[in-house]
Amino acid sequence: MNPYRLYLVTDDQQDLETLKTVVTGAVAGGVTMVQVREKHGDVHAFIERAFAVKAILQGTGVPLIINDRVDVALAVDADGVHLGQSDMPADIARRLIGKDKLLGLSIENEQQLIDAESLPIDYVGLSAIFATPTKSNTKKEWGIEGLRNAVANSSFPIVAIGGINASNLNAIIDTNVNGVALVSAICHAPSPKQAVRDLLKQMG
Ligand code: TZP
Ligand code: MG
Repeated sequence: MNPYRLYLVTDDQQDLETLKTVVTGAVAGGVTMVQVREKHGDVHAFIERAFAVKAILQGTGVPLIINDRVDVALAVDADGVHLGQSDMPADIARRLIGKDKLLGLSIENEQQLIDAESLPIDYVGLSAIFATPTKSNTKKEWGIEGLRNAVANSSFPIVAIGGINASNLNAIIDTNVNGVALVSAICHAPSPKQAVRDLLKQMG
């Protein structure tokens, strides 16, 4: 099974109960990986939310990934961590988490994609494919052709993120990308479970 196929990234604006409802529905719908992303709370809340998601994922086979923070990933014994360019360097993170955990890295330009080839990572998050209200400080819009080139030129599995929804998913999938990561298309759907089912069906 390809764990990157349909990758839920949680919305840090949603409260704990909503977070749990969204993750429970998304997992029931068939999401293949879940990242807990926290941008405004303190580390105490981050750990609490990560444990809540971990409890939902227990026994499902869906990996739990922690955004940005290696310490939080270690604290909750997550399945992996996803780093940005200004987070802990990937080689140091790898040393701390060990060889068996998943390590993802956000890539925001072509040079970073080249530099990543020598890093001990498992996958690349190509950020951002399209501009999105969910993240205001994105540096580049790769677009469909940028994504297609990155997929062709990287030796790592690539996960596309940023502004992806049912209306542009066909073009995304057509690039042969390994997976898509979504916040609002799942977290803000009337039924996260149905949204995931529909997206998976669309992906064929
Ligand atoms: N990194 C790049 S874009 C983004 C992140 C976390 C947010 C994606 O959110 P949405 O709602 O799926 O556009
Ligand atoms: Mg980050």
